[in-house]
Amino acid sequence: MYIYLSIYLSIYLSIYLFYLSISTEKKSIKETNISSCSDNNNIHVDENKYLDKKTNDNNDDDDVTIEDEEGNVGLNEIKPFPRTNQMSFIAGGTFMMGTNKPVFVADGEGPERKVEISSFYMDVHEVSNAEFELFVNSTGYVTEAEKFGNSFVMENYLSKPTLDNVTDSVMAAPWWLSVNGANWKLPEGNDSTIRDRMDHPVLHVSWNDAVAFCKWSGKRLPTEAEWEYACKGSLNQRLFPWGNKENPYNKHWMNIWHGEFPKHNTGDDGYVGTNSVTMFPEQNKFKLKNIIGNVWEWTSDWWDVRHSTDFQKDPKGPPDGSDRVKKGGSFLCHKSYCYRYRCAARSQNTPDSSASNLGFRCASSKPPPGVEAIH
Ligand SMILES: [Ca+2]
Ligand SMILES: [Ca+2]
Repeated sequence: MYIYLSIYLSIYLSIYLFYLSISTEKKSIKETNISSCSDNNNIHVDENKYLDKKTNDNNDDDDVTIEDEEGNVGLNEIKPFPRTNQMSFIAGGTFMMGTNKPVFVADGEGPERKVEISSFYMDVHEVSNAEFELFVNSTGYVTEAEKFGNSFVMENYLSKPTLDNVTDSVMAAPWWLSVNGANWKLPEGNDSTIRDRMDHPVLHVSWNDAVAFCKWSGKRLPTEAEWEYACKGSLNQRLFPWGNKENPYNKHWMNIWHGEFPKHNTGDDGYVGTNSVTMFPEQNKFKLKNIIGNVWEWTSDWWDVRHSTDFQKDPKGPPDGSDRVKKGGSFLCHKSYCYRYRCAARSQNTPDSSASNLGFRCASSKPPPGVEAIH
């Protein structure tokens, strides 16, 4: 009897101590997130357009997951990944990274430096909610925003009840608010959903979350040099993937902010919020979509604003740092405030930061089995 009692007590004590350690860990992470999210150039949300559904019909029927009685997904039940995000073959070459005509000097946009890139593969699209859901359902992965219990959203996209509960904002950009409950499944907080935009880019993913997803899919994040090379295509000293004109042929080629920032978004390009990852034309010869605009994209590099002009092959950025580089601008970028929807532009966040205008796409040195590569 005493033996059973002591076994029971020791098991109970172990569970209690484990719970305490998890709680302590979550608290320290949350504090880090809030204090470190100094980015004042981002964000998001959406007018709930569900477009081009065919690219997301991949996941529901044949992606079986195992759940226990409490609905937790079994970590060992990883199924083959039925991806729809094709990859483009990016033929290697030499290009001029950065620009000698920086718009934001403090961002380290310059100077130009000669860089050689080996051939690699890049996702055609930003990673969508549908794809990220496959990852979560297969692995039980919990994002950092979910652990923190909050993430950053631009105030224009929040409901009044959500706004009334906000207590934290970004000092340098007060329209950026810390929203309790905001995460990739609830992009504008507890009264929002992704169910009507599964083909839109996943939001509120930290750098660490993005790395986990790419690893699971047999890929990796692109380096900043790879990302910029893919963005510039064969064009040097051009602002955008297609050239210098923002709207060639009187056509919109990307989703950015139109109107008066941050007061009024006219949605001239068709979107006030994010768009489907398949919308807008291919932006250059590599057939990439939305590499400029829609959402910012994480790269693997640490952030630094000083660059050597020495020739480099396949640079991987500084050996260490506190922030990671993001590229491409977002649907919240306006020329008057965040003219960073240019290939040479760059910005940064801490690896645990997340926001409603920040996503990613993956790269790989060779495509994983079963992934279709476009040449
Ligand atoms: Ca827009
Ligand atoms: Ca993008």
